[in-house]
Formats: sequence, structure tokens, C-alpha cells
Amino acid sequence: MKPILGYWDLRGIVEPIRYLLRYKKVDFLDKRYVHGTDKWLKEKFSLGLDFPNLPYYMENNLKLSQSLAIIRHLGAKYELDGKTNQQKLRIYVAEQQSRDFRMSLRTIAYDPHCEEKKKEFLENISGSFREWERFVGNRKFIAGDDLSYVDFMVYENLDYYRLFHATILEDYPILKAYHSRVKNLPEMQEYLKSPNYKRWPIFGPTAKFGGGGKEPKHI
Ligand SMILES: N[C@@H](CCC(=O)N[C@@H](CS)C(=O)NCC(=O)O)C(=O)O
Repeated sequence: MKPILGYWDLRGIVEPIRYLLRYKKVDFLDKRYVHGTDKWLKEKFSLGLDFPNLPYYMENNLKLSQSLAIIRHLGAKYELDGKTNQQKLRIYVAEQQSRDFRMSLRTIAYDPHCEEKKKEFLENISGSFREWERFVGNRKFIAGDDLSYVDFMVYENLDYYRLFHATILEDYPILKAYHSRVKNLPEMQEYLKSPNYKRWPIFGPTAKFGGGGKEPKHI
């Protein structure tokens, strides 16, 4: 049986996992549940997951939920989890930092006053961008010369911020180049140009930004 990756029909927290599987050309079922239907709730408690949730990943007898557990598993399985201790440490730090970085954007994206708060938010988040800029420095990827699973997470965050504010990466040339480098990996391009990739929406339907409606022109 093919591996199955289950999630909502949007990018959300699962897209970095989709990137990894597509990058490795894994033949898997990208199972998408549509918001507003009860398909997920009907299946949720009968899939044999310890902690039923979305995303989930199934491969032979392995049944996992929790997006970080899934991406760590796949990172190890496909040798995208750092080659040295030093690389692994950078991956661990970036993984957690990346979650925090995403949560900042998620919080404003779901805020009913998202638009009014946007300017102040962008001023406050600039410190995080500067930290990421220093962290990447002159490296090709987060861990160094070698691509790892965390690159798919960091790329996705930068892409969300770019969607939120079209010119945000212009002030951070290192991050802009890094974002392009990951995006232009031939395997990524193949996926991004394929009908399997759905670039919008990026958040759930209750988000004030990214939850649906018309996609931004600069997508
Ligand atoms: N910590 C979990 C969070 C999972 C989660 O909150 N999933 C949301 C979508 S992002 C959901 O709608 N889950 C389905 C449910 O609660 O039944 C993870 O990283 O996988």
C-alpha cells in the first residue's frame, strides 16, 4: 500500500511534508479533506492513530500524527536530517524557531483586526527576520551545504510572509536568495508546477488572511 498523508485541502502545517515527499519522488496518496464536510470527523477515530489529528501519515504498520514527528521521521528515512552533530543542532534550533516564526504570522492572520494591526506587526517582526538573516549567513541551506527537512519548513514560512506582505524579502537579501534557492530546486519546481500543488489557501477558512477568497496577485 502507498503511504498516505492526510490533511485539509490547503497548505497549512502539512505543506513542508508534501514538499519533502515530492522532493524525494515518493509515490504517496495526498489525501485531502474538505472543510465544511464531515468526512474527516467520520474517519478521525477509526484510523488507529494514538492521537487522532490532521495531519497524519501512514506507511505500512506505522501510523503517525503530529506534523513534527512526521517530518522528523521522513527526514531520517530519506537522509535529510543532517550529516554531522553540528548540522543536526542547527536543524533542531531552526525547526523550533521556525514553529515560533510561523505562529507569529498565524496569530495575526486569524486576528479579526488583522488589517489594522498589520503595520505594527511588520515593524515588530523585523527583528526575527534579521535573526534569520544572520542564522543563514553565507550558507546554502540551513544546515550548511546539505539540504535538510527543516529547509522545507523555513522556505514555507518565508513564502507565507511574502504572501502576507509582497515586498518583505526585499529588505533581507540573504533570505530572498535562500527562498529562491529552495524554490528553484528542480524537484521543487516540478512539484510547484504540477497539478498536485495547490498554492492557495494557506490557512484554515476562519483566517482573516490566507484562509480563502482571492489569492494575492503576487502569489
Ligand atoms: N500539533 C499538531 C497540531 C494539529 C492541528 O492543530 N491540526 C489542525 C489543522 S492545523 C486540525 O484541524 N486538526 C483536526 C482535528 O483537530 O480534528 C501538529 O503539529 O500536527
